[in-house]
Amino acid sequence: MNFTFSSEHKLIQETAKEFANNELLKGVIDRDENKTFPKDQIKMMGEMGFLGMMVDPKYGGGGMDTISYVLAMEEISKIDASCSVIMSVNNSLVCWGIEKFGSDAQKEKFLPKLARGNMIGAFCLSEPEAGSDATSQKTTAIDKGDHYLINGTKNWITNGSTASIYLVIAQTDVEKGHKGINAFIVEKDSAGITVGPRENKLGIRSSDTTSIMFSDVQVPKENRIGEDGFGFKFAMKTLEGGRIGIASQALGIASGAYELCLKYAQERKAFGKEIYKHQAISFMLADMATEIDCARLLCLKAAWQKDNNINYAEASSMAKLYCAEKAMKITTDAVQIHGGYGFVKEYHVERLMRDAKITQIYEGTSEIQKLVISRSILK
Ligand code: COS
Repeated sequence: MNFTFSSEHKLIQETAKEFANNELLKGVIDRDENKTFPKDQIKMMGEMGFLGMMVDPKYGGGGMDTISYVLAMEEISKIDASCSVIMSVNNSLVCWGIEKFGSDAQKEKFLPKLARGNMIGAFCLSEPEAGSDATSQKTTAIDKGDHYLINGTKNWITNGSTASIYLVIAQTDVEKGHKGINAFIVEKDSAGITVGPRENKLGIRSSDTTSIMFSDVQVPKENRIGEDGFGFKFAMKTLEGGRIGIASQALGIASGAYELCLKYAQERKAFGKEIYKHQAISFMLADMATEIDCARLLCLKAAWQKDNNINYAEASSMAKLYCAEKAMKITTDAVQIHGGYGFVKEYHVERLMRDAKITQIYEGTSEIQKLVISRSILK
């Protein structure tokens, strides 16, 4: 058992921390308030290699391990969780999904651009009536010989209007149920795609979330990922890794709020002393520190299992569940520690609290994680 990071891991952590503090912190409150997509920041993240961290260098990626990805995600999420969700979707759903299961031609065509942020991708599984119940796909992809014809609506799509490609999950053969589902790479400029208006959200407000309508969209056969009927397994396998990304996002939101509390508690005075000298505050900080350590260890364990080819479905769900629940609790306590100052935007913790909420919902709600974990431990 070795709990130390390599010098490469420390360097990645330090680089991400510096980048987040130097480039993401400024303007983060305005971007949140005005729902401004972080275009320049994402461009910089692409140039620095944060958007394709684990992609093989032969496709222009960083060739890094999942531990490095977790460390970078935590640092970026401490400052701007809107940027980190864009990073998470591009890395662990889109790039990883294509690299792991795509054809050589698909990898050569899309990965170099995705890995450098010259294009970003989106993952389209959820529908108006298929969120947690992901096998109930209503979007259809009918086999027309040399192409598929896609019709349907996808909901809550991160990077909906900014992505250049969509990974779309759709039903080809209804009779076969989930075994009749396929996954496709759909280019945004294909005829028949309509992007809905950007959602006006509680949190991660500057990330771009939309619905997407597909009306008789022709997708060439070579854009199907994997064998016919592989689409649902593709979605599940890809989400296993995605959940490590969102777990580390939740971890970063929590540890960002905690660091702000540590600073504030040593500056703010009440009843004649700094507030950390009151046990009500110091015990809250002790709980936060303990829970953040647990959360980080769960993320790193899931990442380590992934890097060592050990089944990580249960570990990633545990990490996602725990980190999301603790992010919500810790950020709520962070607002409490800041008192009235915590309730206004300038002190950042109210934004972190709003951002934390989505981590209990997307890429599988906390309840879905409990379903996955309970099925795994009881099988
Ligand atoms: N890896 C590989 N295959 C998996 C899998 C995984 N992690 N999880 C499920 N499957 C397979 C099952 O083995 C089954 O295939 P077989 O019949 O060939 O064995 C198939 O997928 C259907 O699984 P299951 O019978 O468990 O389906 P359920 O509808 O009962 O449950 C859950 C599936 C709930 C786990 C799934 O729908 C899910 O994860 N929902 C949440 C989706 C989500 O995260 N949405 C967020 C969208 S992205 S923001």
